[in-house]
Amino acid sequence: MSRLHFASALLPSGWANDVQVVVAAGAIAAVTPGVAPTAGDERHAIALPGLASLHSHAFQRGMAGLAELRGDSTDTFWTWRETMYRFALAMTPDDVAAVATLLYVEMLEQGFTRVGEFHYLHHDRDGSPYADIAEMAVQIAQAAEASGIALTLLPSFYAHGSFGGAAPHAGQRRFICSVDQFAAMMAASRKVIANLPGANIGIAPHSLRAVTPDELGAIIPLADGGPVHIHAAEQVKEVEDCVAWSGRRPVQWLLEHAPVDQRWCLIHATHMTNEEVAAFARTGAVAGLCPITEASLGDGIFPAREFLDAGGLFGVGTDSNVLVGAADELRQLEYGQRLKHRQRNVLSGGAGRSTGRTLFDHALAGGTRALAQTAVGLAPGARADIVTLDAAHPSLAGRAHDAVIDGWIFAAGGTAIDCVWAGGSKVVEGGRHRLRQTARERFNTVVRRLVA
Ligand code: NGQ
Ligand code: ZN
Repeated sequence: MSRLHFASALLPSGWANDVQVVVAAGAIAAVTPGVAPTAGDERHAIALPGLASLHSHAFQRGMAGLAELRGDSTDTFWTWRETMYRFALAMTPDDVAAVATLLYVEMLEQGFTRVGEFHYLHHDRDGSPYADIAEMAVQIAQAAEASGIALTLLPSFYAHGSFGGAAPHAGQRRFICSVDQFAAMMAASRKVIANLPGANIGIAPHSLRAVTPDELGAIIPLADGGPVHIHAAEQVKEVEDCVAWSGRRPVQWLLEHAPVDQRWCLIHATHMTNEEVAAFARTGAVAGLCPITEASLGDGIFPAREFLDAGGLFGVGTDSNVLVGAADELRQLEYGQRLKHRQRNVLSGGAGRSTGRTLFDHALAGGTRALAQTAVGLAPGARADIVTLDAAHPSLAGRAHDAVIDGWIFAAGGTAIDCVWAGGSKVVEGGRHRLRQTARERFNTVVRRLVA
C-alpha cells in the first residue's frame, strides 16, 4: 500500500485540492479531498488520470520519420502504405518486442497509461503462421509487461485486399487469417493476456476493405462481449470504393449492417455526411481519432464540431506512432478544427469553458469506453494510473486547474509531465521511464539493422 498526496487533482467530480490517494494492489483504494498531507504521504502538485492511446500499430514506431522522402509519383496514404508494408515484412518477433517496448515506454512518458493495440502483424515473413499462432501477441504482451502500460489487445482479422472479398496482395501476407485461424488466434491470445496485470481483449476486424460481411458476422461473437474496433472512412478513395461495392459509404454501411453500439469504436471515420455523423453519435460507439497520423497521412479532417454537437464521444490514438504524445494528439485535433473553421477554441463546448479540459474529458471517457474499462479516472476501484505535471514548468506557472491542462496541451506538451504511475507502480519520474535507456539501446540496434 502507498499513499500519495496532491495539492490539486482532477477527480471524476472535477478539480479538488489537497487530495490524498491510497493505492493498494495496483488499484486506487481511496480518494480523500480536502486533507492535509500526513507523514509518509508522497507529495506532488498536480495529478491527472492517465489517458488511453486507443489505437496503436506498435511496429510502425520503427519506421517513424522514414516515409518523408517524396517519391516519383504523388505521395499519398497508399504510397505510404507500400513503404509501411516493406518495413513490416522485415520484422522478426524480437524486433517487434524491441520496437513495442520503446513505444510503450514513450507512451507512458507522455501520459498514456493504457494502449489499444490493433494488432495485425501476425505471421512469419513468408506468411505462414508461427508454431504458436499468437507468437506476435506474446511479443506485444511482453512489451506491455516490461513497460507497465495496461494493454487492451485487439487481434485484427484481415483477409482481403479490397472491398468485395478481393484477394490480398503479397505485401499483406503476414496479416491474413481464415475465420478458423482467427478463432484459434483469439483463443491463444486470451491465454497470452490472462496473467498480464490490467490487460483485456477485444477484436478488430481491420476494415471493410479487409473483411467481407459474412466474415464480419462470423468473427463478432469471438469478441465475447469485449470491444470491437474497425477502421472506417479514412480516405476518400476508400469511401468511393465502398460506394462502388455496396452503394453505401463505409460508416453508413456499418450503421446499417453491423450491430454498432457502445462496444464499438470506429477508427478515423474521417469522411462522413451530416446524416452519418448524427446516426453514429446516436449509437454510443466511440470515434477513435488519431489526429497526428491523420495529418501525417493526408487523410482529411474529422467533423469534430458536428460530431460533438450531436452528442458523439471520441477518444484518441497514436496509430502509426510517428510522434507519440497525449497533449500532441489533442492539440492537433483542435488545431485541425481551427484551420478548417478559421476560429479559435472550436471544441471547448461553450462560453467560459477550457478547450484543453473538454478535450481531456473526452479522451478519458472515450478511451475508457472504447477499451472497455469499468472505472474511470482517479476514483476508488480504478487502476492506479496517475500522471503528475511539473508545476515549475514555465508553461504552467501561475495556473490552476483547467488552465493547467490548457498549458500542458497547448504550450508545454510532454515536457510538462513529471511522474507516471501505471497500475500503482511509479514507472516515470522526472519525465523519464525507468527503462528509457535500455529500451532505446535495444530499439536502436534493431532499427539500424532494419534500415540498413
Ligand atoms: C494500418 N493504418 O492498418 O496500419 C493502416 C494502413 C490500411 C492507417 N489506416 C493500412 N492509418 O488501412 O489498409
Ligand atoms: Zn490504424
